[in-house]
Amino acid sequence: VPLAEAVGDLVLLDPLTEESLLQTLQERFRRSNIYTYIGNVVISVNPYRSLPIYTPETVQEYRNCNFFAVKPHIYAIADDAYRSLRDRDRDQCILITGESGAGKTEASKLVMSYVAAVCSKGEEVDKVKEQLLQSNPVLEAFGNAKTIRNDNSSRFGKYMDVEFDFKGEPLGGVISNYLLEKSRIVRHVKGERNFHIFYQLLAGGSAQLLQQLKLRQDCRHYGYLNRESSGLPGMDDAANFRAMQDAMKVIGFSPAEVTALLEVTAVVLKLGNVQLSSSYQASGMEASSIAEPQELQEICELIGLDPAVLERALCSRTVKARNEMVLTTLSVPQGYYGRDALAKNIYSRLFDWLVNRINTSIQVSPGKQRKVMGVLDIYGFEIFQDNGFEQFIINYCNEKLQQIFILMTLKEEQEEYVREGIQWTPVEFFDNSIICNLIENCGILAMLDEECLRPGVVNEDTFLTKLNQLFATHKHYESKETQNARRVMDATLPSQCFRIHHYAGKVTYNVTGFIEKNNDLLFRDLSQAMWASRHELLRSLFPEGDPQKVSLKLPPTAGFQFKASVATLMKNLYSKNPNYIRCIKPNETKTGMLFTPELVLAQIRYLGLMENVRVRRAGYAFRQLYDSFLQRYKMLSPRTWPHWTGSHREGTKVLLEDLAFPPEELAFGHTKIFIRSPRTLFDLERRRQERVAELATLIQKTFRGWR
Ligand code: AOV
Ligand code: MG
Repeated sequence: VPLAEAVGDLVLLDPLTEESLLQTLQERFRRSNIYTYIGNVVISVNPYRSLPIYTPETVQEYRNCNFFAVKPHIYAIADDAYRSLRDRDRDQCILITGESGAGKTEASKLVMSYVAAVCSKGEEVDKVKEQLLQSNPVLEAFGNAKTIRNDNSSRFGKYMDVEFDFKGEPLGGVISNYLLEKSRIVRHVKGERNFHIFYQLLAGGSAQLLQQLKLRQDCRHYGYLNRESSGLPGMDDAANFRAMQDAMKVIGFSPAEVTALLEVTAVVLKLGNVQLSSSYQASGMEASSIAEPQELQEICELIGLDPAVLERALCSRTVKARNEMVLTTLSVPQGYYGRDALAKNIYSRLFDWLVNRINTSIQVSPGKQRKVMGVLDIYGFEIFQDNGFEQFIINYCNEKLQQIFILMTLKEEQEEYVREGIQWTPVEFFDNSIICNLIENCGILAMLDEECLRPGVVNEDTFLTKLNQLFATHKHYESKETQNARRVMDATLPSQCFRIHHYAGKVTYNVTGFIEKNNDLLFRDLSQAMWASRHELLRSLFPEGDPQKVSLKLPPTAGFQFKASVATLMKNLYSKNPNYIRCIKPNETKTGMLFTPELVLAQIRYLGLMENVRVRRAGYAFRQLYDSFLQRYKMLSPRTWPHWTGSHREGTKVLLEDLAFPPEELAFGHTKIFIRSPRTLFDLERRRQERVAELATLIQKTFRGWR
């Protein structure tokens, strides 16, 4: 088969090499075929341009389609998943992976909108569908931001279970969110932005709304927005704000809830403008005080709090000394630290509240029988110039997803052979559990927790030293110290960093900030101040601020919580039938239809696409249910054409007998026919095409005869 034909299923690639795989993707991409299969896995190459392939007509085309008879499309996999959920009663999950900017979030929305389009209609059902779909603009406004890699980068992980009744009608859903990158609130690098909502609010809020929230329209006024003007080409913040407000209405937010939400958002933004100045006390101790009371005053008006209370909480701290509570002053840097911690905490708790609030609207009453389709869209693998705790967490999550991909592809393959009663031969592949273990089981996260819980002064140096001792000989761990021990000269690895060889590449993490971010502590004075406010919503975000409920237990660390929620997620995914969408980013510049081969090749390697193809063909490259197979090829034998009255399995047997393929090429499973090599399938296809042409001529002649 000439490569120019650019097969739609890489399993059929012949010969199978990295080059042929790359060329096929490139050739298909050039023709705007951005989707390609490996068996039932979809590869999607981001076109960075809107393609006319998501129209209602396309939806109709894929509805109840035969997976192999139509062009590869994300709709085909969505259709397949939905039908096996509805008709075969198997819970499904859609796992979308790929690096930052590869198209995961867009893919998840395409899947959701496809499913919404094909399941039945009706007033009640339509309302549910709308609510599910409209959760996107709301969560994206608060949880996405422009990064260097992606103008609309998800800064949180999202898993959504969509629940259906026995007829396949949607009942509702549940959204789980994973660790929002809250450090972005107070700091982001040049060229990036804070979360979209701030720009949306300032650009799209009416004069009256902004006045009510005590905000100025100009982004440059706000310290947390880097004081840059911040419009983004191709992104209409004002329009998105209106869309977000409409979406909240659809979901069922009351006007009062929306106002409260925006008030708290405004408070976060304004906190960044609260300035501190230093003064010296009579004792000679440095102390901080509020430099300019206006902003603080306004914040307190918004949240119904005595400014003196907030000022005290920002500039001083109660500590326990010999069973006595003593008020100590904070230095200016300490004061700013507390202020920023407060802003980050308010925002991330607000985000959790938002997810919960959406869930309240879309949740299904308990007790109902339901089938579930889970859609996972997380932040993609990231390598920046500087990588910190956030990148570490994000990449760990991707590592786990890669692991589940490996396990499930193999598991599923194996199970299918067993189910169908066919001999199975395992395949060699790279197992990344060694990297997962480096991070989780008694690994880096555990060491970090240990450091965080150690009494006394903790710092990142001792943390790094411990890692160096523990992983001195680990194949996937590196630092200046281990390099020195191995006599490696490497100027690219600074001393306060460690490097992990992830499945997707080497990433150098700077340990600075790891302890603080993992601890994620908020001075109790600040949470008590928030709890003291008369703002219902804000107050509810700080239950630990209730002086009656002071607990001495330290809250779990960020890393610990994340690890636990990832483990729950993995268990959940593992119990479902997986469907994969693997996204590829074709260039570094977000340019339409540009394909950079080296970049794609790197992703082909780390996504393990070659192994994926090999596993898929280890036994049999191609398999299909007997009825679809017979339907497609029955014209090739006079015994099955035009009608076959026996079983589909028998019909397939008869048909293939007549075609005289070597018996080792075929295996007859319980429900499916398995074909060993791509050539046999191509041969079949070629014969079919010839036969179709023949039949067409025949029909023409007949018609002519009639005339
Ligand atoms: P991501 O979710 O994988 O990154 P997105 O789904 O946000 O990436 O895609 C990035 C951008 O690529 C989008 O904003 C679109 O402009 C474009 N794009 C993606 N898919 C398509 C498509 N099918 N058709 C047209 N344009 C597309 V991150 O969230 O950063 O990991 O954390
Ligand atoms: Mg995304």
